[in-house]
Amino acid sequence: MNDSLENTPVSFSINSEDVLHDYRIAYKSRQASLIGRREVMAGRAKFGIFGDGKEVVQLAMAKAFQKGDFRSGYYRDQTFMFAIGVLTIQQFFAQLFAHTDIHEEPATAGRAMNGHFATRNLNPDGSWKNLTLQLNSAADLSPTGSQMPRLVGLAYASKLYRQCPELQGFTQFSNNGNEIAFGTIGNASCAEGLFWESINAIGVLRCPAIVTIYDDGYGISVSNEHQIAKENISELLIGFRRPPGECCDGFDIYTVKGWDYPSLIEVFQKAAHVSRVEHMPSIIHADELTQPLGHSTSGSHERYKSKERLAWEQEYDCLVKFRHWIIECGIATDQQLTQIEGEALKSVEENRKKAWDSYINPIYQDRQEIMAIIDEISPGSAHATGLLEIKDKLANIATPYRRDISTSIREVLISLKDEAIPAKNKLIKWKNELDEISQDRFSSHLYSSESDSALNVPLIEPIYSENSPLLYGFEVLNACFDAALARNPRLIAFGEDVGRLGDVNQAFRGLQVKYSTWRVADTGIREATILGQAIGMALRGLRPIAEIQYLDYLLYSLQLMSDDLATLLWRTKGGQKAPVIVRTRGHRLEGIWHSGSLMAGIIHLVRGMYVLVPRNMVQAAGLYNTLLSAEEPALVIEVLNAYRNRERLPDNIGEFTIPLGTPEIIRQGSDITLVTYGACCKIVTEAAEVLNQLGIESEVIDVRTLLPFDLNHQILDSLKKTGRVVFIDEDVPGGTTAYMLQEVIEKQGGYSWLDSAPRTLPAMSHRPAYGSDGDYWSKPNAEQVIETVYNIMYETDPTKYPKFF
Ligand SMILES: Cc1ncc(C[n+]2csc(CCOP(=O)(O)OP(=O)(O)O)c2C)c(N)n1
Ligand SMILES: [Mg+2]
Repeated sequence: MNDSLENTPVSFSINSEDVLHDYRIAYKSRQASLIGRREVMAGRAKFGIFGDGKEVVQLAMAKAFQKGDFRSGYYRDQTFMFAIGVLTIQQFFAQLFAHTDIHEEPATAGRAMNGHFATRNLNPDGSWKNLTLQLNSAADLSPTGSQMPRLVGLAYASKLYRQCPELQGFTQFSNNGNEIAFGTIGNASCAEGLFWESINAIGVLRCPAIVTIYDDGYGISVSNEHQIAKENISELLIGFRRPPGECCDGFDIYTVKGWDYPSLIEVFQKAAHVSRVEHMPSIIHADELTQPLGHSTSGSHERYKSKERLAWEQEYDCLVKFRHWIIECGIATDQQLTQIEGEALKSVEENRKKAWDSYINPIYQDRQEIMAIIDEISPGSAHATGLLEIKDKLANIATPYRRDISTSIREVLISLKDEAIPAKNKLIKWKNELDEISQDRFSSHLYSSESDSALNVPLIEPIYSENSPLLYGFEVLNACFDAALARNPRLIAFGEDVGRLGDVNQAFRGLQVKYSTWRVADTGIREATILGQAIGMALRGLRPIAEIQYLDYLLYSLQLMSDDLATLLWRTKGGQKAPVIVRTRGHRLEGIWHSGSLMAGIIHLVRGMYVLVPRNMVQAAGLYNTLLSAEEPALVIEVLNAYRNRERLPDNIGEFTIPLGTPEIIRQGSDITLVTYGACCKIVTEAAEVLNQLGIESEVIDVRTLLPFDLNHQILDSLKKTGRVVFIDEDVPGGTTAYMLQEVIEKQGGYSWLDSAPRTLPAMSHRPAYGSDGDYWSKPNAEQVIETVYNIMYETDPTKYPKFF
């Protein structure tokens, strides 16, 4: 379509050797797809999605990609990963087979499905590698379009590293902001809102991103007719285009045939030059792409593509076209290419075999060991026949999984429950070891257990002196953020109204002027990309505090918090981290969308993040200080109506910490334990005072952090004393109160200390109604707390506590 940059001085030459090298990579990649599909069909892998038909565009992108750059792409990018040399064919197959060894499958250690690429950006101890010395890829996700929001931050980080003087020294993360963020996305995924929000944000931030759209005309079976208005994504994007020859706002937009090798190289070189030098973004629409194998191994595209389309796809297959072009240009003959193809196929097959052997041999070996133990046990058992049946069944599985071994062990141990055969202990030991290794294989790294863990931050008590002033809550936070910005140049705060106004509640008041518009910044109303921006920046070594203006609007970013941020460390088995702090405020303002408390939805969706619910701003400051001393992602929910309460400012506002997972007893009592958090602390404490006058001593506990929850079982200690417990919050029935109940009664073993049935006191099932009366009848209030507690006491001693009504 355009070429606004015809005069850009781009010099890039390729020789015949380079071309043949590229052809070899592309051909190998195609064979990897074909063989990968065959492996799935043969039952050796569970699912396959491949990059066939999109090889040539990726060769061109790889040529523009340099050290320090980042890719944020999707499952079609295998050729690119091969071409930049961060993925081997053997590793590609190791992922297909779900190999759990990080050395064999370094992207996800078998945790994500195939086609989910990632580089290892952290050292084994969780510390950062020098990202400027390597080619980087953010860890892929399956939800289509979710790779886009973090692209905003990956690109924006370059801008910050170049423009912000305090960041110049961080050469481990950036070389003067020269890095480009390369995004890839399918045509159909451009129908997602995340795509448009991200493009707009990149345009507004004017940062070096190159977004490549692979247009194969389809999203599974649904053609562009149903995906894209006018069926043409680059035409639709025209409003984002920067006028030719001008260096003002917008994107350079290129449309190029996805099979046209020389044109693709030229376009990527131009786009990369502009991005690196001018920090301006581009969109490359690579059309006329195909899917030789159809969408994935789940079905065949013959079901939904016409004969004509299928014939066209054969003719326009980018590899076929590339081959013709090589011959036409006289770079190689048909015979020479046939030879390259033969060698390439052989090499792919060899690497597939290596990957398979390395995956399956340890499993075969484990099976042998278990069978030998069963043989040892059988002669002394009355169940020998049954045991041999279990053994034979295991032996006859052609390609066993470890779960087959685990099942067999358990079957044997159940059969032997009444027998004391010495060799049985070997099997029990084996089972225990397998359980432990499986924990590491599949469940490690949900949170960090390294020195960057937020759980390792030592307690520093707040210090108060005679001179400690009494301030409004927002002023306390303001002092905390001021100290944090001064202490850590990598700390960047942003969100709606955060910059100029200093946030709607003023916690950043005056800090933009003090620390610059780079460090304290406004954003558009775009919660998903505020979060994505934070993830991308954090992936590049920055420490974002991303603000979502109200808790009720967190839902727009919750999908990415759940899919990307919370899973990142786990899904790369410690290969990548994004220490984002999401800051929001909620509870008890007015109406449905300013006083919601969607806590259970949140805590259940973001395991892998910490969720903190400070009841006041000193508490919030202590928790922020803790988070900023570590490098893990967290969500902090401040109490909306506490900004105007007065609190004493600790003298060490920038240093004191509150360890995560440590509840605080905010009122001592011996009759009943009331467990709550956030805004409810105030209501429950008020209720406790009234209960005191009724002769009931309540112990009120603020859990302070929902994830992690009471790591040292302080609530259990209280329950041991009182024998009675009520869990109170503003969430729906069965929501976070049920979560807290499970934590204390089931996990902490609280059930055996109960003298009365445990109770939950949540809000109503509906959202909070407007007005003071709406609030009173929607959420728990002091009277309800009083009555709930009193009724529990009535049940224990009706004479001492006669009914109110
Ligand atoms: C949010 C989301 N919705 C649906 C899917 C299921 N899905 C996987 S791939 C795909 C089609 C994507 O098409 P396109 O973006 O054109 O990429 P292509 O596969 O054609 O390269 C769909 C609908 C998904 N992964 N994520
Ligand atoms: Mg498509």
